[in-house]
Amino acid sequence: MQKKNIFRTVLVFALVLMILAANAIQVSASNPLAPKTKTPTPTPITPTPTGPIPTTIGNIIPMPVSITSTGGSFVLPSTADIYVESGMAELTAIGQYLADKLNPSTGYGIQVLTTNGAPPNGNIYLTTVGGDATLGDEGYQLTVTSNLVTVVGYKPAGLFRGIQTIRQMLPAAIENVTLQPGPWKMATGTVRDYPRFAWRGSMLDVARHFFSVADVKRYIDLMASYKLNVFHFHLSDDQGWRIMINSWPNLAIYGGGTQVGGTCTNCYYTQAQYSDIVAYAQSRYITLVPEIDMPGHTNAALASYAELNCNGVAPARYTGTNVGFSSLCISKSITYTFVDDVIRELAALTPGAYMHVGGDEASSTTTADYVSFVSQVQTIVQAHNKQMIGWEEIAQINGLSASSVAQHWNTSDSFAPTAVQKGAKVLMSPAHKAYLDMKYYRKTQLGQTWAGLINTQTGYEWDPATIVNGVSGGSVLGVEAPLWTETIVTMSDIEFMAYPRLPGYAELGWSPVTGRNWNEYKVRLGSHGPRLTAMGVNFYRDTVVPWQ
Ligand code: TNX
Repeated sequence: MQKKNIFRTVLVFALVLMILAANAIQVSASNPLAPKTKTPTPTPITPTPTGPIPTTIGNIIPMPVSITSTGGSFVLPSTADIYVESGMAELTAIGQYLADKLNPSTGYGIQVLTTNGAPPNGNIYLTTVGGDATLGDEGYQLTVTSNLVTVVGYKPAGLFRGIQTIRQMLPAAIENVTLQPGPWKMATGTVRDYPRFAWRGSMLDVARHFFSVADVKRYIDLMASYKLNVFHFHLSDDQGWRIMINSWPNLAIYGGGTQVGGTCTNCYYTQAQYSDIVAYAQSRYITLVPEIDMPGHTNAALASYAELNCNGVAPARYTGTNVGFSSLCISKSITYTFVDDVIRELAALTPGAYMHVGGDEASSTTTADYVSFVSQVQTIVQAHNKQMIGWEEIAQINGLSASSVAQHWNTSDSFAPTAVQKGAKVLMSPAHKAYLDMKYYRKTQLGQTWAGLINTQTGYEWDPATIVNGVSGGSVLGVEAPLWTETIVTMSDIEFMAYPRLPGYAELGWSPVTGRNWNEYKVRLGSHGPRLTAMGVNFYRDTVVPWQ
C-alpha cells in the first residue's frame, strides 16, 4: 500500500517535470535567438498552463467550400511580416488589420510591406494577382506550405475573408491581447472558399437600449471574424430615436432621451459618429444598413414632433416594451416631408445600397393606409438612389419593386411568398430560428420566449433555402440574425445572446448545405471555446456543445 503511494508520487512528479519541460520549450520557441529587426511590445507573458490549443485545418467556422490538407505545418517565425502587392493601399489596410490581430499575442512586431511577386519564405502574402473570378468578390484561396502563407483573392474583400481563416488556423491564444507563448503553428494545405449567400447579417437594436459607439464597433468586429458582411442598424423605435437628423433635431435630442426602463442621457449618435461606424464596418468589408422603422414603432418620433400626429398632439415618451400601438399619420403631407428628410440625410451618410424602412407590426394602421404609406416610402427611398428593404409585411404593396427586399421574420404565416411572386428577394430571419433575443432555454436569464426557445442546435438546424414554402433558390438573398434589446442592457448581455449562436448563422449563410450537420458542427464549435475566451467574449456555454 505504502509502496504504491510512493510509486504514485514519483509518477506525478515525473509528469509535472515533463509538463514543465514542454512548456519551457514552448516559451523558448517564442523567444528565438534569430536576430530581430523590430522591437516587440514588452507585454508580460501570461503562461497558458496547457500550452496553446492545437488547431486543425478542419475547425474553421464557417466551414469552407473545400479544404485540402497536406499534413505538414508552418510555424510563424518571429521575423515574419505581411507582404501585400504594391500600389494597392486597400491591401495594405487589410494587411494591417491582420498585423494588429497578430502583434499583441505574438509580440513579433509584424509589419506590412509591399512587394511585386512572392515574398521570401517565413512570411504571409496577400494578393489579388492571379485571383480567380469564379470565387467571386468575397472568395479566396489560402495556401499554407511549410514556407509561406498565401491568400489570393479576386477582390480585396476576399482577402479580408481569407485572413479570418488564417486567424482560425492559428492557435486560439493568438486572439489574446497580451503576449502569449507560441509556437504559432498552422497546418499546411489549401482552402478554396466563397460564400453561399450574398447577405450574411446581424441586426442590433440600439433603440430599446442604447449602446455606445465602442460597443457597436466591437459587435461589428466580432461579426467580421465569422465572415458576416451586413450590419443592420435598428436606429429608431417607440422607445428611442438614435441618429441626429439635422432637419428634425428633436428626434435625437428629445426622442433620444429615453430607452426601455427610463431616461437615457444623449442616447443618440451624431452624424459624425454614425459615419465613423459606417467607415469602421466598411474597413471590415461589412455593409451597414440603417433602419428607420415606420409607420409603426414610431412613438419616439411622434413624441418629438406634435405635427406628425393625426390629432396634432405629441404623446409622452415611452419606456415600456409593448409593440403595435404607434403610427405616423398616413394622411398628412408633413409625414412624407419627414420621411423624405430623414431618408435623404441618412442616404447621404450611407454608402451601402439599402435603406431599411421597418414596416413591421403596424397594428395601429389599417391595411389600406399601410399599403399606401409603404408605396410612397418606396418611391422616396428610390428617389434617393437606394433600394428599399423592409420587414416582410411590405410585400403587401402592389408596386413592390424587384429591387426591394422583404425580410421574413414571422414564425408561421408569411408574406415572403407574396414578395417572391412580385419578383422581389427575401432575407431570412425566421424568429423561431434566427432571433438572437430568444432565450436558449426556459431558465435563460435574458431574452424573450414569444417565438420559442432557441438553443445552439435549434439555431443551427435549418436551411434558409427551404424554410419557407415558395421561397427558394435565387429568391433567397441570405440570412440575418436580429438582436432585439428589450431585455439586453450591456455589451456583456449582447455577447451572451449572440455567442455561440451567431457563428452558426454565419455558417448557414456562408457554407454549402451538403455535408453540414449538427453533430459535426457542434465539435467544431466546441473547439472555438478557447478562441472566444481569448477574444474576451462572454459566450453562453450551451451544454449541447462539447466545449474544449
Ligand atoms: C418583434 S419581429 C419585433 C420587434 C421586437 C421583437 C422582440 C419584428 C420585425 N418586430 O419589434 O423587438 O419582436 O422579439
